[in-house]
Amino acid sequence: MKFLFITIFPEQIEQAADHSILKRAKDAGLIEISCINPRDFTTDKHRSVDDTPFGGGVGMVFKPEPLVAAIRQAKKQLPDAKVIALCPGGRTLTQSIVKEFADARQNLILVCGHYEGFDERIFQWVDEKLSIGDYVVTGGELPALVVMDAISRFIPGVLGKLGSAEDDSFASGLLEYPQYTRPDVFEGLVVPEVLRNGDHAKIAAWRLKKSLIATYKLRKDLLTEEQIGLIEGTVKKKMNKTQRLFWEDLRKELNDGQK
Ligand code: 4GO
Repeated sequence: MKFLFITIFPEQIEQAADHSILKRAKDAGLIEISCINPRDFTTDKHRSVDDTPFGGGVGMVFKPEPLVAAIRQAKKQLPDAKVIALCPGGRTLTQSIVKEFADARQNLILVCGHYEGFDERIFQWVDEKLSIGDYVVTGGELPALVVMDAISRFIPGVLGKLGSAEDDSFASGLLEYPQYTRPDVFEGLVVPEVLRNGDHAKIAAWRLKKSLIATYKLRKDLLTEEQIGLIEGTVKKKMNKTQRLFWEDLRKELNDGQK
């Protein structure tokens, strides 16, 4: 998959992608990263890419000419790519959007802004605005890198033997369960017995229970009505003894935690 960044700080992109898993993915040819600098499309002697806002106000605005020239150049290089601008006002990135881009092998042109934002007319050359969350950062580079990193994890071979993005926490739609490694006891803190006795069905049930409790406590919005009903004990469903015990046990643990 190809990621083309439109940025006045190409070194920031190159450096960030020069470590660990992204570096290996790049070296293996699984992802290709390139940059186009809008400053190279300026015509004045100061090579300026920003200007004061019409109507007044603090800060500067990204000028349309060099940015649109850079997008045009990018589209020549990657005609099938989708042009994404990183903005706090965009659609919030989720794991399902990430997976859609990855499954579609969608090449991306990632437009990184600076200053107080873009001249609005730039969006005529943009397919979609994306946001990585409800906060503002100084430039679009870090958000664009987050988008690339999250997508890359879904490209077969990128995570290698280390694991699969398909079975990490958000794939289930729930928050992650607690993980432990050696030693069994660290500073008096003991690894739960169930994880050490090798009963895989029991371990799976324990992890699901922990994920459901964490999600219920912190991100109830991620749960279905039915899951909430089962957790709260208000939904009555036909179930076998094992299932009944699972939900009873979960409720007990949840109530103990609130004492
Ligand atoms: C994107 C860009 C936050 C996001 C940004 C975000 N801040 N939440 N800042 O994805 C134009 C000036 C936008 C700096 C940029």
